[in-house]
Amino acid sequence: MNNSESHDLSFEQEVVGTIDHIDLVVVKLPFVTPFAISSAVWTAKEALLLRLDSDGITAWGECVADPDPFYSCETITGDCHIIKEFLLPLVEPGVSLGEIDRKFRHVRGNGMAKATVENALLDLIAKRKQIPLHKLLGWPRKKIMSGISIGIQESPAALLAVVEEAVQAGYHRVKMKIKRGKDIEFVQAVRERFPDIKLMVDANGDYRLEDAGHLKQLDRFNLLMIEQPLSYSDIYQHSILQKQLATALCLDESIHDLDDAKTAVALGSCRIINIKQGRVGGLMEAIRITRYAAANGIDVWSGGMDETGIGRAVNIHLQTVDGFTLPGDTSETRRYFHEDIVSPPVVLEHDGFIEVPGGHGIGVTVLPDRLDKLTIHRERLR
Ligand code: OSB
Ligand code: MG
Repeated sequence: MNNSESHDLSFEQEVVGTIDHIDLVVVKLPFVTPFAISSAVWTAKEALLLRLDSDGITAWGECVADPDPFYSCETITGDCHIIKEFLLPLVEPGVSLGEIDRKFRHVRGNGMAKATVENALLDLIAKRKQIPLHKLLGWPRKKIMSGISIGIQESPAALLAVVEEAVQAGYHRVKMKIKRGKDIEFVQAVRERFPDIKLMVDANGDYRLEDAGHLKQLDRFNLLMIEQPLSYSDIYQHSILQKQLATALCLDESIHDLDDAKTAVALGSCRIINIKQGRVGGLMEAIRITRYAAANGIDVWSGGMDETGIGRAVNIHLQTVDGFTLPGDTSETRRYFHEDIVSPPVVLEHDGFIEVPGGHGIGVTVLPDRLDKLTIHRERLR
């Protein structure tokens, strides 16, 4: 095993103390505008939150699962069950994060549920040590790049208006969602109007290998990448498609852990990986994949799941890690919600960069009134 593939992350040694209270909270935040991808349309962000209270410290973890199985097979209800019945019982006082990570492997899949617990524990440990999360992970504070993910629009004209706004705001990269019937013409319109912006598309698995000839038309638009063109569960067919296209492919849905990343790299299925810490089971696995990718010439970036300010902050801290070579799907809070549950909101600086929170733990504060107002379910476990 070469050094870059080394599995020892210094924060694995950190030990979890006694937890006084554990709560599961489900919030529902209406979106400013509905978000459409090839496989779903969402009008609100529903998120499961895990709250840990220990010695006067409150820590949070956000689950990136949706209420529906339209992006991932994990759902909020399913992950509640996995967290309560299978993951939390493994979190005993005195156990280290590394041990928890190894114990969690006994539970198959369910990366989003695992990430929720790991995120909350990391927030708790960092807050106890009175350091920001990125420092616990071992990386210095810095500004991170911004990017925007624009949902499928009615018409090319409607899309142009949204892209125009994003370019004005200063985003470093624009991603547009595509699906069969809403692709070439839409990309062409954006490219003609904005010849120089960093542009990419995300199909969320809408195409089949037989569509290779059709997708080849995208090669003329100088796209940064095409994200998950084929099935949400496929790695092999992407390797065949990648050989037929000049444009880099990026995998999102079909990468659940380091092993999947190794398979994709070995097969040549993609040149870029979208790392969502929630999808891959948390920050530890996200960092392992990032290291492996860097050692193998694969670019990575941080995706997003339209998170509330809790999960968004975690994604921002993650991007301090070396290897995040491309702008991610990290956008300003006001693009998603009129009201978020945390303060301060994410904003773009004049140069389009985003500042990493400098406070303890995730570095954002949950607002009790907002949380109460937006809570649709609450359950005390301990
Ligand atoms: O495919 O990356 C995706 C949102 C929900 C589900 C899947 C995806 C997305 C996004 C939005 O693209 C990313 C964000 O703005 O947080
Ligand atoms: Mg995607």
